[in-house]
Amino acid sequence: MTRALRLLLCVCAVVNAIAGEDVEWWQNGPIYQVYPATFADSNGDGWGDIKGILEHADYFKDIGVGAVWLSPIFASPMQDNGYDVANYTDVNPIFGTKQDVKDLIDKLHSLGIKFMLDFVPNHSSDQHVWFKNSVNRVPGYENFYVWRNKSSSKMDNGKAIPLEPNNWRSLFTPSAWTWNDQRGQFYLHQFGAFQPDLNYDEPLVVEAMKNVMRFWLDMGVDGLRVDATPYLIETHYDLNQPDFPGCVPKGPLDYYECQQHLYTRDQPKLYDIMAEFAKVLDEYKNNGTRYQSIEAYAALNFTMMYYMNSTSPFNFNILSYLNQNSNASVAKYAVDLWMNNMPKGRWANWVTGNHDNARVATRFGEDMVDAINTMSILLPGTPITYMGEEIGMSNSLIPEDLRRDKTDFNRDPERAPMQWNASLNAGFSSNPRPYLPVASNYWRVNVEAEKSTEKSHLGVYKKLVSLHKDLVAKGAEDFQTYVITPWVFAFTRPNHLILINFNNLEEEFTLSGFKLPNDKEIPSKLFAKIPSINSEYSEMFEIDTKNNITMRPRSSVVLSVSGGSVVFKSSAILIFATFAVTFFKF
Ligand SMILES: [Ca+2]
Ligand SMILES: [Ca+2]
Repeated sequence: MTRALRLLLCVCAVVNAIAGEDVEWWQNGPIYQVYPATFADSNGDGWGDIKGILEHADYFKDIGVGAVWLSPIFASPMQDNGYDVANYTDVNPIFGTKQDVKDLIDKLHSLGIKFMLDFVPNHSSDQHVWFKNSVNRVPGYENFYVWRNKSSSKMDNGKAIPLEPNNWRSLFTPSAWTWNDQRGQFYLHQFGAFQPDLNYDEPLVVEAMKNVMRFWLDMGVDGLRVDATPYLIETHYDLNQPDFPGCVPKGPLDYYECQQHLYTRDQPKLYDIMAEFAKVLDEYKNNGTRYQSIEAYAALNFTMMYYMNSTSPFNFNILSYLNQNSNASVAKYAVDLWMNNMPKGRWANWVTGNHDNARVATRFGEDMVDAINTMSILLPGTPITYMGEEIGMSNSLIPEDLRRDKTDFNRDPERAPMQWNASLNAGFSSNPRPYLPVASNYWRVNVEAEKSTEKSHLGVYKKLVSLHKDLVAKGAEDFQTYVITPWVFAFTRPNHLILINFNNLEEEFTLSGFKLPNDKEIPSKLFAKIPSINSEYSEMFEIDTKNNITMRPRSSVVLSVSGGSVVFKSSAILIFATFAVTFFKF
């Protein structure tokens, strides 16, 4: 090796190392959400479990996952699928043991994958010993929950019925208050009556929850997904909340939607609590960065307030704004809304689905699976993948007698088992009655089938993740969004142009005169790098940008300025290396 070549390699290595250090694990992603009950059942009892997840650890590595996030696995009576926690530092035996969690963390870490747990701070189960102690006014627990006296009583058949302290409504029940005879007071629950809200005006609660965080962080957990944060704090218990004028509830869930939640959502103090949680994460930073993702379905100004060190709010814009009828303008609006309102220097993320929303193939149609994954993975920021979205799973039709979701929301269809192969229960469980029935398309939409096919959603996903990792250190450099036609949405990343056709018809358009960021001319040749499986373009197909371009309905394509040869990450490196070689006159 000549000294010149050695120097060139050395210069590039230094630059790459700096870029690598700048990218935190939670920026690199994807963060992959596992719904534990339906991912993999290791012991044949019909429920997915932690050992089952461990057995598939190599799958995460294979598809390029950066972090695995588990929905709740804690001790729970499972009235809200684990979002009713009866012991924050114990594991539900149906999922396994704390040792199983430790084994999973060790295995993932050995593969270079981070591990996140769900954290449910707003409410516990009414079966939690804290609540039982609070009902009994055990010293230290009197104020762990939000207790209020009755406002008055009404007589019913000669019996005095206590009336609620105010008119606040709950998401799961008509009133946010339930009477407890033993304590002789009402307790607050913004969700189910079995989910009493913890009282964050009580310093002992804040300290107890910080200790829950420390328990799991001590075990090696890298991050938390914090549940339902907008509901953390309530104020003005003496005031009623008004209804939106003219809002007429049609069903039991509409009662909540009709009320203006002036004192029960997005209260300023909750951001102080989140900052306290972030400080706990920072206690561990010398041993690797820890991180929290915030689940906040809130107005944009409230959502953006969650951005702080070690903390990002989930970006639900793709979920909230886009559907099968969306056009390019809506897509641009949804993307720009986040990017343009994010506080300076912060990092985006892109959620396309989760255990509370219909699957992408169901919301958009299966033809859009690759296009939506392309957006989530290649827009600047962290991709968030709900299990099965990488293979394009659809909602499962769940017969009424097999329902698991005990709330009025029917969220079972998107929680159906992961589809591993074409065998019984899609390879999820050997039990003839699994937790939920698999979707009927499992025989063709499954990991094994997609791995063995040249063109598959999984194949596209892996290529997208690989490109994401190549570009992640660039952040939002050279990023811009475009409406090419009313139906074709486009965005740019360094050396790449990404086209997505939202139309149910073929689109034809020209890129002639199209300006890249910084007013750069578009190159005369572009190469199809990652086409969706329904695209007419094969990989490395050369596109002449002077000619008209066509795109099949609901297809996407990632175009590169390079036909596959090595592209320097920055022309500055090349210039510096050339300069160095010249200057030192070897
Ligand atoms: Ca099991
Ligand atoms: Ca609360």
